[in-house]
Amino acid sequence: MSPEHRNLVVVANRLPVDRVESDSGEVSWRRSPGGLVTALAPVMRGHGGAWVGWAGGVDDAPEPFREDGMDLVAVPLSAAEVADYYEGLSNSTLWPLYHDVIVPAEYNREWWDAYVRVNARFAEAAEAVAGEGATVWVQDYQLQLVPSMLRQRRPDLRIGFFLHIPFPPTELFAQLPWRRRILEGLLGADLVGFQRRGAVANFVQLTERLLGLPAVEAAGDGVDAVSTPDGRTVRAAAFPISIDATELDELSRTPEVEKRAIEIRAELGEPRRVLLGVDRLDYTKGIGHRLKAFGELLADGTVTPEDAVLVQVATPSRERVEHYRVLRDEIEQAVGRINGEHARLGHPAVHYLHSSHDRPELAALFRAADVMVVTPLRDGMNLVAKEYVACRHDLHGALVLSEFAGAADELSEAFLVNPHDVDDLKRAIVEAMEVEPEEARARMGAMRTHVFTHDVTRWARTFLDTLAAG
Ligand code: ADQ
Repeated sequence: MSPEHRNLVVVANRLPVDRVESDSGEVSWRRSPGGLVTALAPVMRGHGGAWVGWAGGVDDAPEPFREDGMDLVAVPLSAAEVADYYEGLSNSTLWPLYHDVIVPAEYNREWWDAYVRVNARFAEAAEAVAGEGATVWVQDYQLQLVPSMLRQRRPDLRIGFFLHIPFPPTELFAQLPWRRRILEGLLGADLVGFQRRGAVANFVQLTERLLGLPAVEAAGDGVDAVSTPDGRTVRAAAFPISIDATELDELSRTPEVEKRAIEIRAELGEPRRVLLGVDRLDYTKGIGHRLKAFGELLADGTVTPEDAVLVQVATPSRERVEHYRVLRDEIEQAVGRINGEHARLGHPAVHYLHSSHDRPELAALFRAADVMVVTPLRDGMNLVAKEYVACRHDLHGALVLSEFAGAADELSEAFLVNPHDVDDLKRAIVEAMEVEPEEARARMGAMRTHVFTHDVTRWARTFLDTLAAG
């Protein structure tokens, strides 16, 4: 089947692969890490769909190619567009604005112009591969104008949109100079999906307040709806994203992963407790708050370096954006300070790795950790929390989880915390370190039941079924 006749088209900022060049100059593609790819790759393979996205380079985009059971269609970006559309409007305007302005959002009209131009290019590329009456599923904050642009060109399509990050309340969203344009862009979809119910409520309230559009009463079970001026009904609902729990569970049970988990604990010097953080190096993830709490526990003697070590794995992220460079310096300074005060020769209190790891190594880290510390200040979902749970078939281990992560709605048996409250965070870490094995098993068992019954396949199926039913 040629890419022109696809019945399911995913449109996302990035293609789900990274370019790899061998020493001899041969180019190949490798599935890339990251929340969205991890979530959608199995769904796309199942449907044999096409995926439209940026290949990650500048200017030259590869011709459409097949990888991992899907057709990949690359959208080119110039260096200026990477700076303005991606690093600018997407990651320096929308990302902070949608995450409670943890750092200030920057508003720049040239960035906006690039965002409009690039969204139009994505819409054109999607239009070209979508068959008559096809389903097009647009992903995330970088592409919020694509639904309306696509609808104008192709009214035959069924269009879904899913936002992977939080959707802010009116008080914050109203800052955006292009607030109406974004809402109108989203309203091109038949169904707009969010991670949490609160985001749905924000969306419906915003369309009413800023566009004067009436909410439709009782659109369905857990589904809200808005009437548009052109007489359509746009539905909105929460679809909490998840992971391929079975795949991770199987990986975590392999002898290689089991062996590596034991090795990791030995390499760490066999501390009584291993605490673990795994995040993209992003200011939304609350890594500094976590370090502060752990540093204070060491300083006040509640925890000793023999008792516990913290392993913090931070994937390099958005390194050309200033706030991310500053954050890296801050985190590395904090790690240095804690180790300067509490490490012994050959035994750091915090093991900090600024690197990406393959799935087996991550699974081994999860298996080695007694306490997983997930403390975002705001997070759409947080897949890491669910990945940890999926890897603990032994029912050991405890999850400390921020209330501000979408995952907190589902994983209520975690040790829930407000990461802004350092004392609360310290309390939760200590409780998780000292939890009775029986209670730990009960908590982990309940969380595993949820994660295995609400996996990524169910997430995608629920979204696509709801979209089809409208
Ligand atoms: P992210 O902000 O990237 O995703 P998250 O949901 O935690 O956050 O997903 C990160 C993914 O990257 C996980 O699969 C994790 O295993 C992987 N990862 C993290 N550190 C890694 C490392 N050092 N090496 C290798 N892999 C690593 C966005 C939103 C989230 C939302 C997802 C999916 O910000 O809130 O959950 O999309 O919707």
